Amino acid sequence: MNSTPSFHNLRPAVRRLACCLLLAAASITTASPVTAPAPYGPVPSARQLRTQEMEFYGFLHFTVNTFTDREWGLGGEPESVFNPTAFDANQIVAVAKAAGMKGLILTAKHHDGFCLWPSKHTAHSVKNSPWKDGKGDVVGEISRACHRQGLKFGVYLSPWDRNHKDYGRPEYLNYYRGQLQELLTQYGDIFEVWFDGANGGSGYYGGANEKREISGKTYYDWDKTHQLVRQLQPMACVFSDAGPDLRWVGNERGMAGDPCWATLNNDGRYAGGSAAGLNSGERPGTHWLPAECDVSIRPGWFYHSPEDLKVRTPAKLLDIYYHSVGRGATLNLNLPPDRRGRINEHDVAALRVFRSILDATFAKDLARGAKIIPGNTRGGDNHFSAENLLDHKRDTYWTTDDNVTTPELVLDLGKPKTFNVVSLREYLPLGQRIEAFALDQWQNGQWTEFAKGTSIGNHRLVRGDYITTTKLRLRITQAPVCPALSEFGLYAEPADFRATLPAESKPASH
Ligand code: FUL
Ligand code: CA
Repeated sequence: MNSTPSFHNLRPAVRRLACCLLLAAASITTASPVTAPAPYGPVPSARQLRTQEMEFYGFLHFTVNTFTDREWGLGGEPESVFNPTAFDANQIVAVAKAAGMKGLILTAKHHDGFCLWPSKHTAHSVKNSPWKDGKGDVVGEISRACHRQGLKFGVYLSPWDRNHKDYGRPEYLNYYRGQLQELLTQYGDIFEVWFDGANGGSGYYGGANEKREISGKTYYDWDKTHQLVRQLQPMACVFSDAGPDLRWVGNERGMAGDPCWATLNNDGRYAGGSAAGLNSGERPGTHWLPAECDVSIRPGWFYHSPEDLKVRTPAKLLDIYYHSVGRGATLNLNLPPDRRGRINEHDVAALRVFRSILDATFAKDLARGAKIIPGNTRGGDNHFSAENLLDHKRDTYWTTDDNVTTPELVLDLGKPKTFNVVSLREYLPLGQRIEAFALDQWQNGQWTEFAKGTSIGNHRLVRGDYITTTKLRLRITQAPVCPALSEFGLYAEPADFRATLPAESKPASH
């Protein structure tokens, strides 16, 4: 008989000890023996990462202005003005979803002060409009349609209120925060709260009809309002000129800077303050504060029928996409509902073509299956292997030894492939590490540079002329620490579409 004691014959205490040892051994073999690089500079919070990863979402500008043909309402509009004839939240959200948007931010209240939800703090809202006999709630319908169709929902609540009698006085801040409280507690998960920098001036102000100036720096006591957002919706990003979670990009054309760093020196900035540095960000920066590009699909933010023929073309929308998402910012594209309360056919048509070209472009990653040869891999460890660049997962990345800050990497495609878009992503939890890079193609037996760039961050899309090559080389040319890159892809825009582009939309070189 075998006298070796089996596991089950051991005394319980010894058995527990054996279990612990076995578990410890198992975790040692699965975890990497090589440690990850230390983060560099400011890093994103969970809420910032969630919104940055969405990349593309939309704005809905809708209020009395839609019916009075103004961009800034005066504040004294009667509630009866707001009366959409065929409001359809499902159509609005379905159009946004089909365009590829991952969320929608609604102007719950614009500068004119009219509320798209039946706020208990004012009579100036949908509850006194003929629409749905005063029983309607645009915020409720859009938020529910978003959640039903899998989009996130956010709110815009204008700090400047040309209707309210107390605007400019301390009492108004209680009113403003009371409204915010309603919006952040009655409509489910909120991904972003949008604070506008346009402030003060003439207005109706409860019938006073006068000019009220405020100090954008001190009047709103933003810290207190931000605390309310944190308390009620901890995962919501706060947008303003100065963040604290997302910064304005400094223009309303959808154009991020080049570079566009995700970091900024944020001390002393405030909503409505200086726009210096917002377009390109600042490096190394005191805060992680990525840019959001807000831009309208039309010349105005609100719907005006004469602008039906001025809807941005699919080519222009793509140009905006590559200059915003493709430079590491998020894109917040405004779609103004028309007087029916639907996204107009002209906008729908432009979005459809825009989306079909993006889908055709990104349907096939030409780098898939390529052989990848890195100049260095951190500790020679598989966990940090360059293969991680090709797996379409943001949370796996290639990194190098600490002292290798400007590595190279070759992508051997096996046979000639034709592409005109190169996609790169950094692994953001370790901060923005790369300051400059270059791309070479293998041509006539030697490397020839075809593109170079600066910031990568969440996403860098290098778009240019078609290139046909069997091999590609990525060189990190400047970085204060070892890089951490999570994705590298190659794509081709449909040739028939590119052939239709006017010369200025086709950059001659990257
Ligand atoms: C600006 C506002 O004044 C515009 O009307 C619009 O809402 C835009 C998004 O922000 O500051
Ligand atoms: Ca990856």
